[in-house]
Amino acid sequence: MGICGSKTREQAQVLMLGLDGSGKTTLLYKLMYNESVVTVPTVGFNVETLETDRSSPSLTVWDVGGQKKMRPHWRHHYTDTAGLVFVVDSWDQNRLDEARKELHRVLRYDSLRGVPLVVLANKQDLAGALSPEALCQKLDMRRVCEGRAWFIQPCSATTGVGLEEGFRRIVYLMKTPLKQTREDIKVKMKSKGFSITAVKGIVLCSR
Ligand SMILES: Nc1nc2c(ncn2[C@@H]2O[C@H](COP(=O)(O)OP(=O)(O)OP(=O)(O)O)[C@@H](O)[C@H]2O)c(=O)[nH]1
Ligand SMILES: [Mg+2]
Repeated sequence: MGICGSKTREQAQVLMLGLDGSGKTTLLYKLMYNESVVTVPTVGFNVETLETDRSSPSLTVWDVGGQKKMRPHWRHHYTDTAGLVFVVDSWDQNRLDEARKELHRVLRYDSLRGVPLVVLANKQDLAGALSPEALCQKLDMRRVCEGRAWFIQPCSATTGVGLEEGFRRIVYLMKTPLKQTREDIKVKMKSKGFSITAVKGIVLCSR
């Protein structure tokens, strides 16, 4: 994302959730400072401001600890959340069911209704990491995200690949009405010459 220094910029709150160990804090500091930090499990939260280009609000990113004992605190951050980023460890298939349940629980909250969602499919640098398409199925995204703009972005907090794209995507989804994102998808589908229903999922989940 571009950097700019104005202090009068609009702010939008992005809430970053996910199981403990999924890589939230690592990716936040990689994105902010391009540094690989040694993390400890987050107790409470970290908050950082990500500057975007001038046409978008800057993002106040809340990285809230994901340990079981921390999860009851997640809901205290829901009010005023303009965009949700849910980080998944794509390599640890043993915890995918737990991740799915927590994601679905979060999405049921009224105060997050219609809030755009980007799932960061993290740890793609590890051999055996699930693809976004496989995660899309395992997390039952199409069903649970009905009426919500969403996207699955593959990334690695270790290498940095995909992080900027993920946050650019949440900005795009926050700025664009759902109907419009659907129109955009249709245009992309037409330009690829596929039928709409066949390609919808691929566009939403594509790299
Ligand atoms: N290989 C690999 N390891 C990663 C990646 N992202 C994070 N890790 C490692 O995963 C572990 C947990 O990362 P954290 O960033 O502390 O996870 P967290 O989601 O903030 O965890 P909580 O604060 O407990 O919620 C650390 O050992 C990181 O180095 C990644 O993309 N690839
Ligand atoms: Mg953390």
